[in-house]
Amino acid sequence: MNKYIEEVLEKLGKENADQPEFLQAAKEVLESLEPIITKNEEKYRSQKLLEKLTVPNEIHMFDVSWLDDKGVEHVNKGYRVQFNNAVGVYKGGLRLHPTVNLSVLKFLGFEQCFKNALTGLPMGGAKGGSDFDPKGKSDNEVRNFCIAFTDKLYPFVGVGKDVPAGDIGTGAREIRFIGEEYLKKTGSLGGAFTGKPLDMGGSLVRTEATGYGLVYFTEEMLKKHGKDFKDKTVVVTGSGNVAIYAAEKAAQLGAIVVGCCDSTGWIYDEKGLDLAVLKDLKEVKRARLSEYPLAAGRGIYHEGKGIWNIKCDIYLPCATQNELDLEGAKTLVANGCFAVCEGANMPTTLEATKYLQEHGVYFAPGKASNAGGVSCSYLEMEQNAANESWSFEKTDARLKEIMVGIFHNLDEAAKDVGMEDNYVVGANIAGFKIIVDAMEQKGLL
Ligand code: NDP
Ligand code: 2IT
Repeated sequence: MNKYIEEVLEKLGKENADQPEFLQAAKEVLESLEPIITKNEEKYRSQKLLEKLTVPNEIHMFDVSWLDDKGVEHVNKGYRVQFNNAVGVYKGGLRLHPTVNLSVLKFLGFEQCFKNALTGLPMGGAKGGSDFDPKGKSDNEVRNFCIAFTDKLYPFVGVGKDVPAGDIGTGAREIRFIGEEYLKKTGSLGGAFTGKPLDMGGSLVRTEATGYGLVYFTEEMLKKHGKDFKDKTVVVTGSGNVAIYAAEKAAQLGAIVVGCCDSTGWIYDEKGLDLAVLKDLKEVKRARLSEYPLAAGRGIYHEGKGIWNIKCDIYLPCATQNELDLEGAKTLVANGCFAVCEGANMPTTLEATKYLQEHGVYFAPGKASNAGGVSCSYLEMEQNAANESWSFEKTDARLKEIMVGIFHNLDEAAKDVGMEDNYVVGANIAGFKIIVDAMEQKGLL
């Protein structure tokens, strides 16, 4: 291992000993930059480049106090981690989930810098959210939380500064509540948030964008290897926004999507998931996946984490970080899976990633393959700035073009350092170059 990288990782480890997710993300990125760091070690060392890349520019933390339907007060923690804005305005989602803490948001913000750079669009990286759990809360309670959260968040964000969007637990409903409060506080909304409902200036395709983008990226990667989605069996994990639209696009391309999950169990549906039923359950009724077999009249529900046991060609992990561990990866390989493309952020552990790559599985890292969401967010900002509303077809075509472009950028970057088909290395190096160029141009190095 390159000495400079080793020193920075060691220092990060000491300073962030209680932040395992952040350390994991930093280790993956820094280690894979070895070829390029070694080539320019002296310069980067004197610029303190890796130190600057791994410390967020600013972290905002605040308490969020809200009332439930019985009038009882609750207090949650709220955050916005503004990691790096050399490439463009801070951009990244808001996660509402009980597991949210500084480690999770720093890992997500760090990844977001590379992802956003990879899109080729002028966006820096940020992430925020709260340990508030929207699950099981009434609309009114979610609204109360979002208002209180926005009252603390609003001074830090806005057009030309920092543009938040959705993530786990934050969909169009939450962005509506947040956007309405932001408008009240500041007098204008415009493109201050993305993932807005259409009547508030949202973009067509934003709902579908991460899932569709994942499949466009995967399709391009498979094409390089002489393969496609037609008649392949696919499993998506999760059953939220990313999973549903990845399943939809894969099915449109001729795949049979035989499984999905939530945090309590998983579905196997040999004939292919009934997506109309799934959407109704998850998007309209906000129901649990266990209700799928009864609603669809087919499929089997299993409690627990066994989704990795489904034998299939392609896995698209779309739930959460570290859901796919080494044991799961071994099962996938033993069952003949040939591609794993991440829809979630860092869903595969470092050990599992290594195992998949060593066993010839085509592996696409989320920071590249799930960049469709943030790319479409940028298209939403463009439409807001120009006071336009593009058609579904136009927006979808732009999204596809961006995803195909991302694949080729990182494919080239991996080839350049003699590591063809290692898309982790390709993504990290391609993103790194763009961020470093921008930092140099802005006099930050
Ligand atoms: P949603 O909240 O819509 O859905 C999350 C899904 O993952 C739910 O089905 C949830 O199940 C499931 N899940 C959460 N934790 C676990 C767990 N420990 N084990 C199994 N399933 C779990 O979120 P999104 O679909 O928006 O986000 C999913 C992933 O994609 C995240 O990693 C996010 O960062 C990433 N992403 C999202 C983008 C977007 O535009 N939305 C863009 C790029 C990446 P349950 O209901 O039981 O909690
Ligand atoms: O992880 C992500 O890229 C997102 N949650 C979407 C971010 C965005 O700004 O659209």
